[in-house]
Amino acid sequence: MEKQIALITGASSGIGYATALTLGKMGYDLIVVARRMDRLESLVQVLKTDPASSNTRVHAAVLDVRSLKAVKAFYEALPEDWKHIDVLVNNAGLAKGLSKFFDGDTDHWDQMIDTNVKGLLYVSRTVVPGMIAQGRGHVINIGSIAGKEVYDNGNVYCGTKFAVDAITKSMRLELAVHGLKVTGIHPGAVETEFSVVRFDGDVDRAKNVYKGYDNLVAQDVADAIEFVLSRKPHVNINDLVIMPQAQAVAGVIIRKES
Ligand code: NDP
Ligand code: 8X3
Repeated sequence: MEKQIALITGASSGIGYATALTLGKMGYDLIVVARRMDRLESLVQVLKTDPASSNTRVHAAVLDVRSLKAVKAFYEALPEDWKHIDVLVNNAGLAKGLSKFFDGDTDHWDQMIDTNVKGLLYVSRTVVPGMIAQGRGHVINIGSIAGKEVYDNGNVYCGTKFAVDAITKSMRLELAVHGLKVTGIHPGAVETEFSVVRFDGDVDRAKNVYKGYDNLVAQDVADAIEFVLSRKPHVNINDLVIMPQAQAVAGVIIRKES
């Protein structure tokens, strides 16, 4: 493969981290961003020590996608040869809390909307014009089953992921004419740091989310991204919903008795 550059947001953990390792093995040079630099540095070390990705060039940077100013400054500061981004994986995101909307914590709402919706837009608005100029590129937005179906107490998180689904469809509509591909990937329950973040560090509560069934793991989603990226040039995977077999719909999981 001709060397291509992939930018992955939220690469310090979970799906983003697994995607970075997978794309590194596929031969992409990587720009990895998140707020926790120590995590990104460990990722860089893992990429360098794995013979399958030891030739991968990696540019790691601290970035809070909620700040348009920071997103613009990050892009401006990229060395010229790193600005030709071929693949953008908009993965950074989070859920905060699980409650009825009328009991909701408005700070949680702001965090989810600012990260999952506005952050995705800020990064895309900054990077996509370069893709249009070079006449190629692939935007992969990580939505969720929560953006296809609502579940009890999911209200604002679901709302942000429905927005990601709509924005993904609009992007595809507006970017096809420029030769770009746009894909939405919508996983069900994946065991990452997602639930620990959702429950403000309550590890035991987070563990219960994944009890009694085989949840997805981050690599399952990274495998899907590998599939999407390895299609022939004329083939675009528009939309992928990936669920654990035991998760029938967003809020219904068949758990084995323990
Ligand atoms: P993790 O919590 O493990 O990873 C989330 C990543 O997002 C981290 O790298 C975190 O990095 C980054 N992030 C969060 N906020 C920001 C920010 N403001 N700026 C930059 N980076 C940020 O969870 P997952 O890997 O599970 O989540 C990844 C995506 O997948 C999210 O969009 C999530 O909504 C989605 N998803 C998750 C599912 C699940 O069940 N786990 C299912 C469906 C979708 P840092 O804290 O270092 O900034
Ligand atoms: C995460 C999936 O169903 O746990 O986006 O909200 S769910």
